[in-house]
Order: sequence, then structure tokens, then C-alpha cells
Amino acid sequence: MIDSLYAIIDAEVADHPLALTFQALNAGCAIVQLRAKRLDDVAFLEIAKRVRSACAHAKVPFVVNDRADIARLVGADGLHLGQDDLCIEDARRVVGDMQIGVSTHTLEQAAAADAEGADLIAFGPVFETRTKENPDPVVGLQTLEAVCQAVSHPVVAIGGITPENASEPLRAGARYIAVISALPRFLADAS
Ligand code: 3NM
Repeated sequence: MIDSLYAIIDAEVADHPLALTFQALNAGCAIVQLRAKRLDDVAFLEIAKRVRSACAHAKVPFVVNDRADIARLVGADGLHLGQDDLCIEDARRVVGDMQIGVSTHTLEQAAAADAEGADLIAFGPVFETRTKENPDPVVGLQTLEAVCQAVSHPVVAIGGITPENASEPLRAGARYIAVISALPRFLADAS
């Protein structure tokens, strides 16, 4: 399961984002994303440089959430966009051929992101989440399965995923499980 773990290091949730990054890398996670909704630019760039370097050392892809400028500045492997962020076409003008993931919350959004050239389709919230402010309605496993069958790029299940329920989105066809609040528990289980 750890090889499907898409670890989201949320600078506002994690007490020690860099320490959590190292733990996730040591545990063998598949992808690391840095997310920081409220950090100022200087602080975001500083932590992004450090996480970038840790991921490069571990040869694990590093993704920056939202910020195409910071993704490009630190030479990230990927950029992750929400529905209210830059569209893929505009983001590509900034980050070139970097991998781009897109958050989607309906089958239609997932199909659109797939058609517009997203490399990864995040879909959720699969389960109830308390981490995201104003989350979209829970999509559930059946819709997740429908999305996995409908799109041609790998799907990242997100929202409320814990060590106890993680096998369910994977069985539904998700390639990765993205986790914020339960990340320390996944890493404890892995060690
Ligand atoms: N995006 P946790 S749900 C950042 O539905 C995020 O797109 C979601 O945090 C979406 O693992 C979510 O703590 C929060 O539930 C995920």
C-alpha cells in the first residue's frame, strides 16, 4: 500500500513539515506534494526548496500544489491544480512539460481534466474530510470507480483516507491514495 501513497505535506497541518517529508520518503511513499494555502511566498519557496532537495535525493517525484511559479523556481517534477487555479493550458506556459495533476469532484470534471491533458486526475472527497476548507460533497467509491474507468490517466483518490479504509479506493481502481491528516498513521504502520 505504501507504494500507492501520495503523501501531501500540508505546511499548515504538519507540525514539522520537513521531518514528515523525510519520514514519508523513508517509508517508501510514491509521490510527495507540498501544500501551503496560507504561507507567504518567501516561506513557501524556502520550504519548497528543502522538500524538493529531499525528494531528489530519494528519487521520489515532488509536486507543488497550486503555485506554478514556485513549481518552476524549484524545478519540481509536478504541479497540482485545483478547479479555481490556472487552467492546464496557462499553467503549461509557466511549467512547460512538467507533470500536471488536477483536482476534480465530479465525473464531468474528471473527464474534462483528462481531455485537457492532465497527467494525473485527483478525485474526491472519497470519504468525509475535515482537512479541506469547504470540501465538495463526498463522491463515494462507486463514482470513484466510474471515474477510474472513464479516464485514461491515473487517478489519485483523496479525502478522508486512513489506513483502515485505504484498500477500498485502490480496489475501485485508483492508482494512488492521497493523504493529509492520517499521514503520520500510515507512516507509523509502515515502520
Ligand atoms: N482535496 P485528508 S479532499 C486537499 O476532494 C483535499 O479534492 C480534496 O485531507 C478533494 O486526507 C482534501 O486529511 C483533503 O482528508 C484531504
